[in-house]
Amino acid sequence: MLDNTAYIGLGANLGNALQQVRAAVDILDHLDPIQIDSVSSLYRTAPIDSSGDDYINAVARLSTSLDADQLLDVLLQVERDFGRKRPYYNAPRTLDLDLLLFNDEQRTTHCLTLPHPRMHERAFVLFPLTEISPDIVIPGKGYAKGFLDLVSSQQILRLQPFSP
Ligand code: PH2
Ligand code: MG
Ligand code: MG
Repeated sequence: MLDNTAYIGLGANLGNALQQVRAAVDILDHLDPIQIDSVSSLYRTAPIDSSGDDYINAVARLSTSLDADQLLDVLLQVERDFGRKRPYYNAPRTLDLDLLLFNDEQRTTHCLTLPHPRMHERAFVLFPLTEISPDIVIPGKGYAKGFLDLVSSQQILRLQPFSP
């Protein structure tokens, strides 16, 4: 049963970023234990603490029978399938898949912190996230929409609705 609800952030700023984000959604949706329920518009965003071209970003809500660690493993595998290299921290990337929220879990383990520790500081997460779930709460922080004003100086442009 696809009993768990997760939100993931998608980003790319190397290669055909739009195409890579679209293809990643498609691949995840075709995996048996994952069903993509909603995808935000695609956004063009200036790099934050990172270099290279502007990013294409989006957020997706999914249902899954996986637990958070299993889902993270799948996301990392898909990143590798897209040729993601990690030459240095926050290097430009062909595809970045971040687990933002998993049900209302709050925890920090070696590989995974939930909610994502920087999501409330990033326009490229908050705008697409509140587009698809306006009243979403970040556990331990409060309404995601309550943080939008704080990130209003970050450059973000809504490009187009998601289409496969
Ligand atoms: N991801 C980062 C670091 N900086 N900046 C933008 N605009 N979009 C991203 O997805 C992004 C970033 C680390 O994953
Ligand atoms: Mg990231
Ligand atoms: Mg990542």
